Amino acid sequence: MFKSLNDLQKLILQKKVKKKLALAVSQDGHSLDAVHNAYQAGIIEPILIGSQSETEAIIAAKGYDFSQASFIDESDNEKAVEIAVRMVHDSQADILMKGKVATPTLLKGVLNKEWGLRTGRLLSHFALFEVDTYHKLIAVTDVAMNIAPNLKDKIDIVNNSVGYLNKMGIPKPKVAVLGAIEMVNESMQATLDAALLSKMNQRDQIKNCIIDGPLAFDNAVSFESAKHKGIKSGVAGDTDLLLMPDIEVGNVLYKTLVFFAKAKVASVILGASAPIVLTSRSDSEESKYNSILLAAMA
Ligand code: COD
Repeated sequence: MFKSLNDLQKLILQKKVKKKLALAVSQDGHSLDAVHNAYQAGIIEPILIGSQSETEAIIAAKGYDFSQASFIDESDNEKAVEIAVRMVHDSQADILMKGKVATPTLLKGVLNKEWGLRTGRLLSHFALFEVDTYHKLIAVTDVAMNIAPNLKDKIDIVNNSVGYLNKMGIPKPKVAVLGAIEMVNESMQATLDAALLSKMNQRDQIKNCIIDGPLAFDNAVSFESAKHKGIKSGVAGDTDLLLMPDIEVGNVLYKTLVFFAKAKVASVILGASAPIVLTSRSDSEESKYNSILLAAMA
């Protein structure tokens, strides 16, 4: 199991992973920083799809060398997304990455019925955090794709993330289903869903993980808090994956960890026919680079 996001890089370099990455709407300095780093490290072959003149101007201003990269000139954002998604759909690229385009525009392309990256499974966002105040990496889902998941969606979201954590070498990740409180309250849907997910896990309807919930954030990540409240749980205080009740809670937690706790993060969309790097404008270059690594590993 990885102790830090640096371990991810070591593994990728060791395995000599090389993937073709299609950057949709490539005229984006922050994305180009991360893509350039991964390109120079030999991890990706970039295909830069967007306004070629703007992309080249950014590359020149930064003094980057993209001499072996491919460029596709398309200044309409929706068309650039379509070209990038189609390339992945047609196996001409292995990873899709969001550049200077709104998240819903990219995701609508990904979900296109004819040329998108659907698999019949639910797509969901998976973020992996390195926080100084926690004893291991901690994953958080879903903070960016599914707006208000119902119970069925939450099962799929857990399965997507658990599958990835299993691949990362955690055979039975500990999943905390978050609520505002650790008791079931019939007026709080998140606590009802959490209790059902826990029971489904006990009955082996959701496999390869240990689920407990509802747990409030403090007892999910702190043994002390859980002990103080008398919670007996195989997950509390040692969580590998936090399942969010909805996108608002998830997104606020994500940004709080990044801005207040100075956490490092890598994130990827899972469940599509190829991994998708969907970082937010507020992510650092390092986070974007880490996300490319996470996608390359997927
Ligand atoms: N996985 C698989 N299929 C999906 C998913 C999913 N997660 N979401 C929708 N679909 C399918 C539906 O089954 C349907 O066939 C089609 O896509 C359209 O469904 P709608 O009408 O519910 O979805 P859209 O197209 O209106 O919106 C889908 C988005 C992913 C764009 C929407 O959910 C969204 O805007 N999510 C939040 C994105 C965002 O703003 N994130 C910002 C955080 S940084």
